[in-house]
Amino acid sequence: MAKRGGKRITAATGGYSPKHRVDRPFVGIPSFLRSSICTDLDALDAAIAIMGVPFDEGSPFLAGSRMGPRALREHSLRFGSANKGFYDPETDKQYLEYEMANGLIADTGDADILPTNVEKTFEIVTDMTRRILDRGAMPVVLGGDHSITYPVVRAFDTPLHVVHFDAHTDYAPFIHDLRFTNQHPFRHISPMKHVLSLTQVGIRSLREGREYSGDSIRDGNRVITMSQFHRLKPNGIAEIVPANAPCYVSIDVDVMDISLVPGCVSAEPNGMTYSELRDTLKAIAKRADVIGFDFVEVNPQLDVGTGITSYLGVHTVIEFLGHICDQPRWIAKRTRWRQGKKRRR
Ligand SMILES: [Mn+2]
Repeated sequence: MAKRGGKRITAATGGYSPKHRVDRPFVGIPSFLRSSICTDLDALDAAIAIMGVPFDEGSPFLAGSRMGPRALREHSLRFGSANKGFYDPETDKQYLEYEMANGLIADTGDADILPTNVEKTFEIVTDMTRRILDRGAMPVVLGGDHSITYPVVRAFDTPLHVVHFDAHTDYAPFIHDLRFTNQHPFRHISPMKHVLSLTQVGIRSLREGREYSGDSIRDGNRVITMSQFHRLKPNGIAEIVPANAPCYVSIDVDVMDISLVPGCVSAEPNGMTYSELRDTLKAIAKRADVIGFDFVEVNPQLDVGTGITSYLGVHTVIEFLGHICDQPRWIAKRTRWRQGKKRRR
């Protein structure tokens, strides 16, 4: 302990101890929530793996969501300080505290991107996701545009339900050999053998043709428009997935209303409020066994100076993760994970 004039210097007496860092959001290496960085996936020992996919070559209009993972990480530094998670005055609860304090969350960095070589880049994304799953961790994927959901979902080899939040179905027909844009991922995902069901929520764009939602419905998927969403409400959406069933969730930031997301090129009017999305994600976390999720389409290049779209985006990710980890089934999972950790050593 440092002494000045024979007096102990502590944080309480106005001194400084590096043990109790202030860690303002502009200080430090921007890993997700200041979690430890683990880019060697063979050595990954965490229950939750954050993974960035800075890819936006699937964007048909304005590119820039490749900068999304970095911006989302930066804005994550605004939440609490290391090892604390976040506190919600609404529920009077601290979330993610156990996960942060016990090293259950690791930031595995970004998938490598091979510009113009989409298929090889997607192989890299699939391989990275698979390796995270092989290490027993739940992938939390930061995009990137929505094309990246296809190589992520195909990495799972166990059956799962997919719930997709978006203004758009992203179910474009494969014409002119276009297959890998951000308008195509769910046409790939729908027929995958391990995908038990696909539910698309918040669909309202007037820029997709009839064949998008029409083909999705024909293929047996549920397409839920905004008025249907208002009728079903969060619990009604969650109940579409069987209780305790494994579920992958894909969230396009444009499921929220255009007024909330200036940093999203595909923003649409008549979208969800934050609380509508949050309550639906929370209901899904309670109802189903969420085994992975992604958050896509934040374009920091278009965002306003305060970065509110990146902030709203990472707010959604952190709050959803908090509710996933607040479930009894997660607490059982993390106990198994800790027992496995002893064996892995
Ligand atoms: Mn969209």
